[in-house]
Amino acid sequence: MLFYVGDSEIRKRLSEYTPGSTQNLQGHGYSRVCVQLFGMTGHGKSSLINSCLCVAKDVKYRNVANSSIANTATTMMRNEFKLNNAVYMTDNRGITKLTEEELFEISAQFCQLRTTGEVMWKDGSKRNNEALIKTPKIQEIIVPVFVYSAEYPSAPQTFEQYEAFIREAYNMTDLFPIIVLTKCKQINTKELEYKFRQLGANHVVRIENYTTTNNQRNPEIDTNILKFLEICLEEADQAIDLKLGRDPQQEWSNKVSRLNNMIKEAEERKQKQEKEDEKKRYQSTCILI
Ligand SMILES: Nc1nc2c(ncn2[C@@H]2O[C@H](COP(=O)(O)OP(=O)(O)O)[C@@H](O)[C@H]2O)c(=O)[nH]1
Ligand SMILES: [Mg+2]
Repeated sequence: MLFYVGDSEIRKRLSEYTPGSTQNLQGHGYSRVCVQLFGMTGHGKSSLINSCLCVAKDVKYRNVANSSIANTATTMMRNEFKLNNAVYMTDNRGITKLTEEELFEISAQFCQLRTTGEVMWKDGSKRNNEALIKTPKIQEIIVPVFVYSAEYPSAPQTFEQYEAFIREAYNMTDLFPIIVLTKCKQINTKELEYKFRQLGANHVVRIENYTTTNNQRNPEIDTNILKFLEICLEEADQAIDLKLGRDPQQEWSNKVSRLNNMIKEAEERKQKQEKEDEKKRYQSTCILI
């Protein structure tokens, strides 16, 4: 097979990993790590999952995560893919404009308030709230990952939107998202890397994904992917270390309260806006008369 000696060592560590094992943490109660991928549609989330699956298991590339299958405007399946008995990756619906609803949905997923399956984005906040699961998966550690295509133009104003996402990820998971820059083969990404670090990211990695048309394994891509997975597990263990001594049930309740406040505030803002619009309409009618 095509790998360096270093690769086989990392691959072995990945297959033997259990939560906490990179720092020898025991008795913490966490039994599962979920690497959650977020990012805009078309930036390479599904391809990253396909790449991770074939490289971690050292098998031929397969399009397991359905890369390039178009998403509809409002829903998509949120699927889980198993890397080993304790580590899963989820391929979430692509972000579009980071609206309030999207940020709410992202937060709900970050704190294990969603089951896998269909994800609705354009629901009213009330329905979103009702759909939250009642039993938290408090034994699970979430590692947030933001997938970003280096080919995408990064205008300052659009780029600033990602700050909200990064901040929310940190609030909900205790981790800054790992940034994965895809489609970067011939692109100098220094400036992009700098911008993401400015927003708080500790890890910005470049990965040229395997794709349906470029699926021949090569050592450089394999090594980059294995290093990325190793960072994910180190981050997971850092979160476990941070959470030691905290009450997971209490943490979960705090997150739910936070989400409920987000919903309430959004609803209040919406009502205020509606009143202002109504007032403006009334005033313009008076002027016409
Ligand atoms: N050249 C190149 N193409 C990529 C890369 N990652 C994804 N693609 C292509 O970009 C398109 C969208 O990828 P996909 O994984 O479906 O994006 P998703 O919507 O974020 O899941 C597909 O045609 C992929 O083959 C990459 O790193 N390099
Ligand atoms: Mg996809």
